[in-house]
Amino acid sequence: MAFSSSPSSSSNFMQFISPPPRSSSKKYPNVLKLQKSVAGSSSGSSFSPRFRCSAGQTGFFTRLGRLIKEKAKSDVEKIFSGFSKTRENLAVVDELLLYWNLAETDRVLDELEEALLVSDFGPRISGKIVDSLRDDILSGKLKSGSEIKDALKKSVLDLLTSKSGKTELQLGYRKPAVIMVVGVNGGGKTTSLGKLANRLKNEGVKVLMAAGDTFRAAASDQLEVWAERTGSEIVVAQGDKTKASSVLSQAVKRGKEQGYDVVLCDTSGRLHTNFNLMEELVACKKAVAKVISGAPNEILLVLDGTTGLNMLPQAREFNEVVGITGLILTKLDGSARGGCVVSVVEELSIPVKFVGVGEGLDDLQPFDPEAFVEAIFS
Ligand SMILES: Nc1nc2c(ncn2[C@@H]2O[C@H](COP(=O)(O)OP(=O)(O)OP(=O)(O)O)[C@@H](O)[C@H]2O)c(=O)[nH]1
Ligand SMILES: [Mg+2]
Repeated sequence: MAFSSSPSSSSNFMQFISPPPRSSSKKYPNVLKLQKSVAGSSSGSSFSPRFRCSAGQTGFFTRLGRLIKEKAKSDVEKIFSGFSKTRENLAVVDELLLYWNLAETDRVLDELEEALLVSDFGPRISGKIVDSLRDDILSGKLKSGSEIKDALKKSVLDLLTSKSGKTELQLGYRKPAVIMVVGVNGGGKTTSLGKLANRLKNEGVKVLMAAGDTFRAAASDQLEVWAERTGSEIVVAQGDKTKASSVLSQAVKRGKEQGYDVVLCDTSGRLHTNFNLMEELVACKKAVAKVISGAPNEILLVLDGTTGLNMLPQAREFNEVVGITGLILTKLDGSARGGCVVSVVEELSIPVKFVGVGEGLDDLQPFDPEAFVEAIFS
């Protein structure tokens, strides 16, 4: 159904909702009021001029991706605390290397491999790392515990950076950029989308959310809470029968017509083995591309970090069906499984773009491989 910006002809199965004032408990403000407020904000008066580009829009998204990444560098403290359990597990590496001597190389490397396995680096990668350390030790290239530690950090960093693409969001050149968030049930899609909206809003980006989880009645309520918390606008389905692809398509149309910078699309959780549900995701992707060719710019797969290496088959399947452009690894706070970040990147050659390290507004961190390596091996 074609979208009209006129309030009176607004789609009968779609609602365009402005978040209520923070002090208000009223859930839905009227649409007319929203139309006014959107028109006002698209004039640019209410957001930071930092990302306004006079010549094309290329600079806007490139700078946005870079800026968010730069912020991660200054956020080392958070990254550090997020990976505290992984760090505890890997602390044994320091003890091993402190007393390292050549005669004990085999024992030390065996224990080091075990520490990597416990942290979910996976058998193949743990073996690969340790084998290369052994070669360098035996050839005399590495002569001290600290050199071995540096080489260990470098090999993990190489695994994270050599094959996968850029960790910055790649948002293309046209507004609105569209980001779809997909994954199995309960992985943290909606929460991550909310946290991502917060990051973007902090940079002055005009965000529209699309409640594409049409399976659970409570799903759009949950996203509305995030819309309210982050001051984002949201498009939700009205009525039970609305297809997810319609919600996303209407939201992207709305985003295009009303000058939004980014449309964030939530989707229902689904098992990667369920053919019909995976096909629905393909329909969502096509519906978005029909409105803006080349969209969605990013399809981010949310993986629950506490599932460790079990996330690999999920990632493979989602990637095969819809083509994943980046990963969000959630629930790494307190989990001792930070090594699975390395396994997933190495295996799939898909970059991790964000990591979730808590349930709060600020607990989604842009993934910075160097900071990550420092955080787990410090
Ligand atoms: N500790 C922690 N909890 C998280 C993180 N991300 C999400 N959660 C929690 O995980 C639970 C599920 O999160 P949701 O965002 O609802 O997950 P979802 O993938 O949207 O779930 P469905 O829509 O049901 O498929 C919630 O209780 C979140 O608060 C994280 O990084 N750390
Ligand atoms: Mg959800």
